[in-house]
Amino acid sequence: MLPRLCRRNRLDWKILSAVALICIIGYLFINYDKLKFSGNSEKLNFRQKRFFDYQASEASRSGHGEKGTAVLLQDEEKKLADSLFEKEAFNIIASDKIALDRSVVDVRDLRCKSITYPKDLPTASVIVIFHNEAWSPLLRTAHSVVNRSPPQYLHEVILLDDFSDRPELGEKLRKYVAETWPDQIVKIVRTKERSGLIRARLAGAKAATGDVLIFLDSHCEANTGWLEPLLARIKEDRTAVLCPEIDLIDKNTLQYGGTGSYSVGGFWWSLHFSWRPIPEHEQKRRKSSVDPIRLEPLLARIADDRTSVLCPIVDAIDANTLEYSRNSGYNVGGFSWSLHFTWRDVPDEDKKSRKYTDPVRSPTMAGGLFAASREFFFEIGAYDDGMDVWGGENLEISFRTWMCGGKLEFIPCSRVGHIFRSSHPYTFPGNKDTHGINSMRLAEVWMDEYKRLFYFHRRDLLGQDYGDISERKSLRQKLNCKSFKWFLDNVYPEKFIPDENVHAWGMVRNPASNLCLDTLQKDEKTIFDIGLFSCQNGASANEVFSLSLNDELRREEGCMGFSGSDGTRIPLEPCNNSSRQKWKHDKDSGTITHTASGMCLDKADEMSNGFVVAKKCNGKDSQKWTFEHYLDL
Ligand code: LR7
Ligand code: MN
Repeated sequence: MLPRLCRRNRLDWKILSAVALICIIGYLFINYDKLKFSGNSEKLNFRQKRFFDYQASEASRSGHGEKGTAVLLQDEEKKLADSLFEKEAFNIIASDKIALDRSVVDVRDLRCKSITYPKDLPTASVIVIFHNEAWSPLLRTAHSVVNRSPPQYLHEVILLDDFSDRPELGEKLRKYVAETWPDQIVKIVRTKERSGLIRARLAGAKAATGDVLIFLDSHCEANTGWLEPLLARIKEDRTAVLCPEIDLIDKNTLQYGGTGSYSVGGFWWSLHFSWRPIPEHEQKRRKSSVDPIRLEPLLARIADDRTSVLCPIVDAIDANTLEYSRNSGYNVGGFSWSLHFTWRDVPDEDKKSRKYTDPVRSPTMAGGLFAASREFFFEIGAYDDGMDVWGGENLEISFRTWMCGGKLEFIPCSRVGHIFRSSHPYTFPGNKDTHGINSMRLAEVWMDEYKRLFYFHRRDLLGQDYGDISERKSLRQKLNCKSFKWFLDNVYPEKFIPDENVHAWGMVRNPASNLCLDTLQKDEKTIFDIGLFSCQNGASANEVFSLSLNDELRREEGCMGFSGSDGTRIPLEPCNNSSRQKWKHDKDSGTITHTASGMCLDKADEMSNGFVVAKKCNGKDSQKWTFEHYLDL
C-alpha cells in the first residue's frame, strides 16, 4: 500500500513540476516584451534607438509616395481605385502602395528649424479616433506619430476604435500593433458601442494619462518636429488650445502638400466651419508679422536701426477713378544697368522670412487635430457628450475655449497632414442630421441671442428635439463664461452680423413685381450673379441681404460688386472694400444706387432671366426697392 502511494506521489510531483515549469516558461514567453521593458530606462533606450534609426533612414528611402510624393495609378489599378473611391472617399489603392511609415517633406518654415525648445516639456497622449477607417491610413497615422515624436515626450498613442466592424481592425490590428511596437507605446482602446466621434474622443481622453492630449483623425501624417512646438506652448500657457498647421494630403494621389496659406478658422452662421486669411488685427498683434521686408540690394534692413532707410509698400491709386487698391505683390526694388529703378519680386529667402513662427490666434478650429493640457481640457468641460456621430463639436469647443478663459491658436511650426475626403465613409445611425442637431445644442448653450442667425439658415430645425442641455448650461454658469457677444467683439470682430450695425437688412423687395433679391441657393464660396425670386417672406435665408454701414449690399462674406456698364448683372464676390462694392439706398424714392457709376439697381425685364442688373436711373418702378427692416443708423 505504502510504496504504491509513494510511487504515485512521486509521479504527481513530477507532473506538477512539469506543469509549473511549462507555466513559468509560458508566462515568460507571453510577457517577454513586458519584461524586456521592465525598467523605464530600457524602454526609453529602445524608443530612442527606434526614433533615431528612423530619422537616419528617412532621407535615403525610396518607393511609392516616399518624401510625400504623389502616387499615380494606371490601367487596372486605376480602375480598381475608381471603383473603390465611393466606399472609402479617397484613393485606397494608392494609399496601400505606400509604406506605412513613409517619409514626407519637411514643409516647415526655415525659421522653425532654428528654434530651440525647453528640454523639460510635458508629455503627450496622442489619441487617434476611428470608426471603420481603412488599414493603411490608420497605421500610417500611428507610425508617423511614433517615428516623428521625440520618445521622451511621447507618453502613448491611443488608437480609439469606435466600435468598428471591419474584420481587419480586430485581431489582425491587435497583432500588428503588438508586434510592431513591442514597447506598447501604441495601445488600442475600443468602445462598447458606436459612440460617434465626440464620445469616442471623450473615451480616449479618459483613458489617457499623459500631461497633454493631442487628438488626430485616423488619416493623418505627423510631420518632422510637429510635437515640440505644441508642448512648449502649452507649458508656457496651460489655457492654450492648439492646432497644428493642417497640410493637405491629396485624396487622389496621397501627395503630402504644404498649405503655406496660414489660415485661421471662422464659421458661417449656418454653423459650418470656414477657413479665412489671418485678419489684420491679428497680423498687427503678432510681433513677428511686422518684420520689415528687406529692400536689398538698394536698402539695408532696418528694425531699430537708425542707419536704415525705410519704404512703405506702394499701393496704387488709379489715375482715372482715384480708386485706391492694395498692392498685394510686396515687390522690392532693383535696378537695371542703364541705371533705371525696377520693381522685382521679393527674393525667395525674404518671402520665407515673412512666414512666421508665432502662434496665430484663431476664433475657431476645424475640429480633428488639436492639443490641450489634459487638466485644462476637462476643466473647461471636455465635450458635450450629448452630441452624436459627427459635426458641431468643433465650433462648440472653439466658442467655449474662448468664452471660458482659454485661447485657441494655430502653431505654424507644427505641421500635420490630413486626407480631406470627399464624403463620410461610414454610416449615420438612424440617418440623423447630426450636424444640425449638434449645432442646435451648441447654439442653445453658447450663442445667446445670436442663435437667431443660425435659425435663419435652419428654420427646418425649429421645434426639433435636441435633448437635455441642462448640464452644459450649468457648466457655463459654473465656469462663469463670457457672453457670445464678448466673443464676437473681442475674438472675431470682423465677423459680419447681418442684422446689427447695418442701415437696413432682410428681404430686398421690388414691390411692383413682388420679386426679391435671392442667391438662388448658389454656393457662397464661389462668385455668382445675384438673382430674383418671388419673395419668401422671411422663410428663406437666400433672401437675407444687408446694407452695411460701409455702404455694401452684402451677405455674410460676399458683396454685390458692379463694373459700371449699363445693363450688366451683379455678381456676389468676396467683400474687398472697393468702390465696385459701394451702394446707397434712398428710402423715399426706393432707389439703390451704385455710388461710383451712379447706376440704379434694376429688376430688369424678362430678357435678364431672373437676374438683377444695374441700369441708368430712370425713376421707373423696376428701380424701386424696399428693405424688410430699417435700423435708421
Ligand atoms: O462615428 C464616428 N466615429 C469616429 O470615430 C465617426 C467618425 N469617427 C472618426 C473618423 O474615423 C475620423 O478619424 O472621427 C474622425 C473624424 O471624422 P472624419 O474624418 O470623417 O471628419 P472630417 O475630417 O470630415 O471632419 C472635420 O470635422 C468633424 C466635425 O465633427 C471633426 O471635428 C473632424 O475631426 C474634422 N476633421 C478635421 O478637422 C481635420 C482637418 C480638416 C478640416 C477642415
Ligand atoms: Mn478627417
